[in-house]
Amino acid sequence: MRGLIVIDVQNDFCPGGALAVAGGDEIVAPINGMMDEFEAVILTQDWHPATHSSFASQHEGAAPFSLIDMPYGPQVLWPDHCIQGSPGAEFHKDLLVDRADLIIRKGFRPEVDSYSAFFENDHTTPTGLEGYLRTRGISSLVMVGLATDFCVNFSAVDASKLGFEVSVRTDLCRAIDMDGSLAEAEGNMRQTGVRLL
Ligand code: VGL
Ligand code: ZN
Repeated sequence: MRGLIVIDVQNDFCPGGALAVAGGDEIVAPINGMMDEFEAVILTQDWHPATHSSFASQHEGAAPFSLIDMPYGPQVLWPDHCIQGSPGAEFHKDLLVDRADLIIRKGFRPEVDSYSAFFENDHTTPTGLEGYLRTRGISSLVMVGLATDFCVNFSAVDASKLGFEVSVRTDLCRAIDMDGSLAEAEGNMRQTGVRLL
């Protein structure tokens, strides 16, 4: 069975949002249009407390998009985004949210970020998505959404390592692309056996 995983199609990642990804809104209509081809549709939602440790605002003198060392490894510091209950954390208004079987929220623990839909950035704390997919018998995944080089990349790589068959529709993703992060992400995904379409 095939599942469509729609990563973080939220207002803050669309033009006008706090961490806007260029063209982020262009992918909404085509994503809606493909939902009926899948046995399961799963949405992820970046969902941070206002004091989240990935926010530059929580680190004295730190600039957004700079890097710091966290106990679990290097972490990019972001502008405040996708704060729980805020308009920026809502899905894009045109996304067919009612069509989703499951909405999985991530990044809600203040001390650790979670790019991947499967594990937090410590690479060990699970979100529960693996169990959901396995118990439903879904072994093949197509991923779309925002942003290609962060949450889509980490989700696709983790899924592939867990043994799922994974394709990423790169035409239905958009990237932040800081310091060559898109090229690096594409290399990572290919190396882990993710098919880039
Ligand atoms: C994302 C940065 C911070 C993403 C989420 O959805 O790719 N990127 N939080
Ligand atoms: Zn985030």
